Amino acid sequence: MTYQIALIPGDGIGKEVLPEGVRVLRSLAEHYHFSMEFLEFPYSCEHYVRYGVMMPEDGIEQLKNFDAIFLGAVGSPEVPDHISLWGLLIPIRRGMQQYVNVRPVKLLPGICSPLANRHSDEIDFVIVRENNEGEYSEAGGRLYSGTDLEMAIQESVFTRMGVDRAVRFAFELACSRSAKKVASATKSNGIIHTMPFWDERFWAISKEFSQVTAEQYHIDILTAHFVKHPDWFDVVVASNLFGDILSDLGPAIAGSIGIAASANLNPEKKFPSMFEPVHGSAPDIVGKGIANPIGTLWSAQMMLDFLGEKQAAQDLMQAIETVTAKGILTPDLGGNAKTWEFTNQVLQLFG
Ligand code: GGG
Repeated sequence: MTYQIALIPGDGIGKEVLPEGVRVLRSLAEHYHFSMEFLEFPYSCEHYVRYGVMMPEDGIEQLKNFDAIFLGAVGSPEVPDHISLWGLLIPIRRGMQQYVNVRPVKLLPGICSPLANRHSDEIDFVIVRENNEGEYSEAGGRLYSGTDLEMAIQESVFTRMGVDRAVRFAFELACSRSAKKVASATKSNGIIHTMPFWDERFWAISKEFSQVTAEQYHIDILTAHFVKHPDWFDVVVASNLFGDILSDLGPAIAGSIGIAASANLNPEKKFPSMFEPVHGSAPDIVGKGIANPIGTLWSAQMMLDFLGEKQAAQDLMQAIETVTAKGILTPDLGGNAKTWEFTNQVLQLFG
C-alpha cells in the first residue's frame, strides 16, 4: 500500500518538527512494509508575505487527492493571527469536512505533571473538539469603523448536524475506551441560545449510548476540575472555542503543550484528514533546535492509526513512551535533549 501524504511545514518551529515526523514515518514504512510518498506545500505566512495569500486559490483542490495532510505550525509575528488561521487551517478543516478535532491528553511516563502527586494512570483522556462551526464563524461584521459608535458583532453558528456528529463521535470513541464516560463542556447558564441547544443535542445523542456515562459541566468549573480532578475525565466533547482552550490546558497539566497531538478527522474518509501538533509556531525558540517533537510524532502516530497501519501506530506510541520514560526530554519538559536527539532515540527502537 502506498499512501500519498501532503506536507505543510508552515511557519516557525513547524519547519523544525515536521521533518522529524517525516523521518519517523519513512522509517516505520520500511519497518512495517508499507510505502509513503510525500509532497511538500509551501503554504505559510511566508507565502502570504510574498503573494498576499496563505495558499493559492486552488489550494484545497490540490490537497484533496492525498490520503492525509501532515501539518507543522502556522503563525508569524509579521501576519495577524486571524489572517493566518482563516487563510489556511480553517479553510482546510472546513473544505475537507474535518468536523472533529481529536486531541489526546496523557501523562507520559518520565514526564512530571505540574500538578502535585499525579501519576500516568491519572491523566489519560481525549478532547473531541467540534471543528467546523460554533464560535469560529464569519457571520458578523463591523459598523461605524473609526468612530465613537464603532461596534463589532460576532455570531456563533451551531447546527443540529454539526453538534450531533461531533457529540456522536465522542460517544462512539468512549465506547472503545475502558472508562466509557463522556463529559460535555457547556456554558448554558450564560450563553442563552446556542449552549442550551448544545446541551439538548448532547442529552438526545446520549440516549443512543446506554453503556456510556454522560455528564455535563459548565466550562468555568470544568477548567478547575481539569486541574483538581484530571482523573475524572475520559472523553470530553466541546464546541470549537471551548475545545481549543481545553486542549491547551489539558496538555499543560500533562507536562507541556509541546506534547499535544491532534487529528482533524473526516471520519467518513471522503476527504483527507489532517494531523498536526496542537502547538503554534513558537517564534521565540525558532532555530535553537529545542522544539519538542512529541506533538508531531504523536500526530504521525494518529495518522498511521487512522490510515489503518495499526501495528505501526501502536508501536510508535510505545516507542515515544519508552524514550520519555528514559528521561530524554526537551527543555519545555525540564530536560536538555535537542529536537533531533529525541527523534533519534525513537528511531533506534525500530533498528
Ligand atoms: N499546529 C497548528 C497550529 O499552528 N495551530 C495554531 C493555532 O492557533 N491554532 C488554532 C486552532 O487550532 O484553531
